[in-house]
Amino acid sequence: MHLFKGLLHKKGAASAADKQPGGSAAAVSKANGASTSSHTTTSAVNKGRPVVPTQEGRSLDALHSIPVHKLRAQAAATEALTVPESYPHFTPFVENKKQYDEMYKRSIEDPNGFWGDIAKEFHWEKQWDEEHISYNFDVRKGPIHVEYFKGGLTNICYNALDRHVAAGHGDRVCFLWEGNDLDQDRKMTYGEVLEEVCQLANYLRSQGVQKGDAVSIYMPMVCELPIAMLACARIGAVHSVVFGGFSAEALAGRMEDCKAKVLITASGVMRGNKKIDLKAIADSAHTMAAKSGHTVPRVVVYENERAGGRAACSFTEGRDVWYAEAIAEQAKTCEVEWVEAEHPLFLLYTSGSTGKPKGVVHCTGGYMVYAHTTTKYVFNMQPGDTYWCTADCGWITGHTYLTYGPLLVGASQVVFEGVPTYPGPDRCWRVVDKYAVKQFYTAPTAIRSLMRAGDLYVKEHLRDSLRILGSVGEPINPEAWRWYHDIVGDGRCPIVDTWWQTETGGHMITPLPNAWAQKPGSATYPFFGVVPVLVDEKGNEVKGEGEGYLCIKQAWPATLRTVYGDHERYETNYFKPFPGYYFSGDGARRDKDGYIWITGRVDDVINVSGHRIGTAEVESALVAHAKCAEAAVVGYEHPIKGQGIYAYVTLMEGVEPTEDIRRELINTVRGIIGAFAAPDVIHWAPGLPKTRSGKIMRRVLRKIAAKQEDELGDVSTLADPHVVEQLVALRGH
Ligand code: 6R9
Repeated sequence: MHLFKGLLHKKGAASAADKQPGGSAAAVSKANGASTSSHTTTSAVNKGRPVVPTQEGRSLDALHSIPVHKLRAQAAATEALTVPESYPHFTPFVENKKQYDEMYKRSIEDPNGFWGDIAKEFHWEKQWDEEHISYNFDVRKGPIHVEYFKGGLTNICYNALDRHVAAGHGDRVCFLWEGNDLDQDRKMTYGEVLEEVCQLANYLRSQGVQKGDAVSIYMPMVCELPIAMLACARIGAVHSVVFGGFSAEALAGRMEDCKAKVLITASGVMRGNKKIDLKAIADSAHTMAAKSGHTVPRVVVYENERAGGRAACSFTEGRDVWYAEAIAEQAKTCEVEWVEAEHPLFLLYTSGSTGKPKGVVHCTGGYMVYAHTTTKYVFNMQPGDTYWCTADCGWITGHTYLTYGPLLVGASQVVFEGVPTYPGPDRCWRVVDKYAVKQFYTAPTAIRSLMRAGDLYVKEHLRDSLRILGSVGEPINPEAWRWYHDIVGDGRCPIVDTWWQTETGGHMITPLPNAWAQKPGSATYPFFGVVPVLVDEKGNEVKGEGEGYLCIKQAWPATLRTVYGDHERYETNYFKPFPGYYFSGDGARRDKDGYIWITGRVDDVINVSGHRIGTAEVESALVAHAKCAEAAVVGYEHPIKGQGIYAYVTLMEGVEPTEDIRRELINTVRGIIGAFAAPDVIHWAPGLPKTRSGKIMRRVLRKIAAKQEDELGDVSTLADPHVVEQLVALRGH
């Protein structure tokens, strides 16, 4: 733990984090009349009602039954569908299953040698020790820890930029920026990106940012977003990117939690036709964080002229500085801070089963090698390839497969500020043709919404540059898979359906293009170094064909190293449910050919448009509304988003449900978390189905939301079985 240079031990971090959406101390004090309460999570949602155990307690209960996801049935039906054995358009790094089997075997049996050989491609200021890996995944044997490249000193920014420039590739295009509107674009070479990174890194240093300090980033998808991340990495600062769709309260909580020294933000952004004043949100966040005891001393503001620019943007003299002015005076070279392989690279907050998001910590060396290796093999990526990942840098996909992986490989990549459906549903294919994109990586939700718009939008563009299509974020239903494969890829491109998580840092289970036959909807086999296992509720491994909780048995280089400020939570959440294993929170099944099919989350996390949202976070936000007494949130199947947010709300005694209250409730969630977490359905619930001990039976709520009340199963443990009829009647459709 000493490796984190005090990052883990900052006292107060935990209580600050409770003010994340859901910790919502404000909501609690308002309801209970208590002054503050920093240790309420899920209990906060049940004003005065029996306390629901927190995530860690709650998850085990949920684990007893894997929800039967529709995908399973679909998957079984489509397993029989034929897809090409291989695709003739490129030579893959891994040519067949036999080669994979050999490489895989070595990666498991000799990880030291396997990863060590790959790491030699990078610059290490100091070579790592020969036996460089050590880890413990078993809580019964002591604290969980993971270490790769022990003794080594390196810098990921140097390896992503300087290394290529030094090799003579300074003129290679690094970023192909495509703005919200059709006529907005910008090219930056590796040399130019390096210079700007150095200028910003010098500025950050001039502001006293040192190795191990945290910098919050709240930006739209302009080149300056990955540049800001790389500038932090260059000086050993730890970046915490907060997705631009998060609310002021969410940003405040995250800035407070990591005690950000600087916030890098932008004046605003256009998303389709909508202007979003990021700076105004950042200002409110700053005020909220200051009130809770953490003032971010410096705010760097990137002027986005396309969204109002300076004239429309508030500016606090003495605290704020324009990005262009901050870097103008700075030198275009900047000394690299060589850091230990286990030095933290970034924090990324992600939702779990409680109202309090976790700050997932990834460290430099292992993450670097893993990001590079997965990018290279999964996208079969060569230096100079033109690649496009539509993810925002605010999520893990934008970290690993935009900022780091492709740059480590030396690719040229599209950075897209807009949305896939603006100005029309052909935008993606237009951009693919404009830049001759070879590998395209997006989420099933985008695929489904483009599919709905019709094939014509696709067919009016050539797309003949495409070689590989990727999917990430949620299970891809076979119908969407088919459309992506047959229409977008004209049947020429393999699909890499990549299963992984914020916590895993990089791809874990994924096809390697052309190495083996695909099955639509299956993520197929594990990546090098990954040992997935399915376990039953007792923690016994399910061998061969079968279904279970998806766990990982052995450390891999990009394993999350801790939860920021709360190593105990890290252990409890990921390693205690099944001792000896990392528990993913997902269910999966293995078919007779050994292919793995992800069946979806088995905890209280839902996946909305590929965004991971804890139901408890939404519940806490709803209860922050004065008229809401209790809330219970579940996911339901949504044709485009994958899952939608279905909220059961019990109003305070004497309050009648109205349209206005419904709107206000939705707006409260928007305000506390962000628009992407707004409930799709509010279902008025005079009572909730609870066991005699007061536990909400979410299974029942999921069935009612899915209109499957005839499949409720055993409800004999309900304290009041009439609640079910009442809820069905109130659904009204
Ligand atoms: C990368 C990312 C992680 C959760 C994960 C799982 C779901 C991601 C998937 C998938 C089925 C895939 N998920 N990829 N499910 N097939 N190819 O999305 O990270 O935001 O942390 O979400 O997303 O449920 O547990 P993150």
